[in-house]
Amino acid sequence: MGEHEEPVEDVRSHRGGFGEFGGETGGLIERTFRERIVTVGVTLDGERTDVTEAGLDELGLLVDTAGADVVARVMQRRDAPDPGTFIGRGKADEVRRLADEVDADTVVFDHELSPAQQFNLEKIFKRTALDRTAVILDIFAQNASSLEGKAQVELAQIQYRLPRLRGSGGKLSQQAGGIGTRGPGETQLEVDRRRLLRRRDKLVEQLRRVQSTRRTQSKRRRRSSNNSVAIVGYTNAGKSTLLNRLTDAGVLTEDRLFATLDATTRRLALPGGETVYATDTVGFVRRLPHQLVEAFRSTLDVVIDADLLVHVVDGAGPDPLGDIDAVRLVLREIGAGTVPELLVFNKADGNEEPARLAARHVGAVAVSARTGEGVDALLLAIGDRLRAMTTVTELLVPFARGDVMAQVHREGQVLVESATEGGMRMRARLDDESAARLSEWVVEAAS
Ligand SMILES: Nc1nc2c(ncn2[C@@H]2O[C@H](COP(=O)(O)OP(=O)(O)OP(=O)(O)O)[C@@H](O)[C@H]2O)c(=O)[nH]1
Ligand SMILES: [Mg+2]
Repeated sequence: MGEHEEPVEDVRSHRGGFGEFGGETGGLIERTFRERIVTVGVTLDGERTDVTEAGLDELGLLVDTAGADVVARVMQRRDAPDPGTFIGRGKADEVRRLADEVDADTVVFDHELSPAQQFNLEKIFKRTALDRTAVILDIFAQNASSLEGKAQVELAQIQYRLPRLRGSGGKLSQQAGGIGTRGPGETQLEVDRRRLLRRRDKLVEQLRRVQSTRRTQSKRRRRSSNNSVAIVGYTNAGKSTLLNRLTDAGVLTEDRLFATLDATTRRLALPGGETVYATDTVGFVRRLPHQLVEAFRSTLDVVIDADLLVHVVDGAGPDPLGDIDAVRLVLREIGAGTVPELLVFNKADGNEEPARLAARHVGAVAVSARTGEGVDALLLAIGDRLRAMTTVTELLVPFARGDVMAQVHREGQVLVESATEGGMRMRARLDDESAARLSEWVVEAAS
């Protein structure tokens, strides 16, 4: 990956080819054309063809985002994947003929291929065979801009690449193994593998350090006892647009999949007077590669630690409910399945569907992050949900302790305040941690 500062279009022409990996594990190939792609979708036993078709539609979007064009699409129905070629020898020959006919450069499968299947298919096709995972990794590599983001993507690429070293021959070999890198009796493959493993360990260590810094920051935030809200959702749902609308975050928003890879946190004042931290996060997708989920764990910590998830759904999209399921699946995978969630159906400008969906989901709201419509109601809902997690507490604070009164105001929501002989009597909503910190002044905890 180059250190280019030009707009995306310019950068892309300098990048490695489609499916080529950047970073130190791959090289740069001058690329000025758009690759021609045949996509393949398989409906396995118990699956539905319309789901396969929807998957291929989305794969087409992913391919386009990665900078290539789908020129043909193949569908197949079979009971189970063929262990050697996924689609079977006969179908593979058919795909080869089609790829010749439409002059395709690459065949992309909507299913994850095993390293052996990928290797065998490339022999039959006489061209590159990739899977959905490789395409998503390619997009992430193009969109990574921060050091951390780049490290995370490169780590995911290495994890994807390691078991596939056998098939990937040429390019990597030419780059690795200069004089002195090879041990006695070592093959080029062993040198490559060793080099990747070393790089992997270095990246893991680097990310571990970033993570511990982040832990310290988030601990500090927690000590300040403002609640934290994570904005999560399917890619392109409008998460960054919403954070920009709520705060002046200035996060890049684009009609592009995975525009955001880095988490951005901003303070947000709620109508009730409380301040919360709101964080924009990386988008999810159906069958998000496990290598990416693993590599992005440190970024996703903010989601696990959040008090509330604001789950943004493209309410005007082709399959909002399917998107919700896909996002919840990833949330469970990263260990955030039990964090309370507020559903937000976005893109309600000029479309009735988000409002209809919101009406059918208890506690959900419809908004347009673009126009701001519904955003006031969203802020109220966020405040309500957070308050519902707190307890009403009675405190008696001596008049001399203005600092404690200020602390109660800062950490909680003061409902009633009255001067009595013994001091200021305060009734406030506090979460458990604040109540514990202020226990010296607590008179009674009601609910
Ligand atoms: N019509 C309409 N479009 C919207 C709205 N909110 C966002 N968009 C558009 O949807 C696209 C994606 O918006 P982003 O905010 O980048 O989406 P995201 O969820 O952050 O996407 P990733 O970071 O790529 O996962 C952009 O083209 C936005 O302009 C909305 O309320 N209405
Ligand atoms: Mg975004």
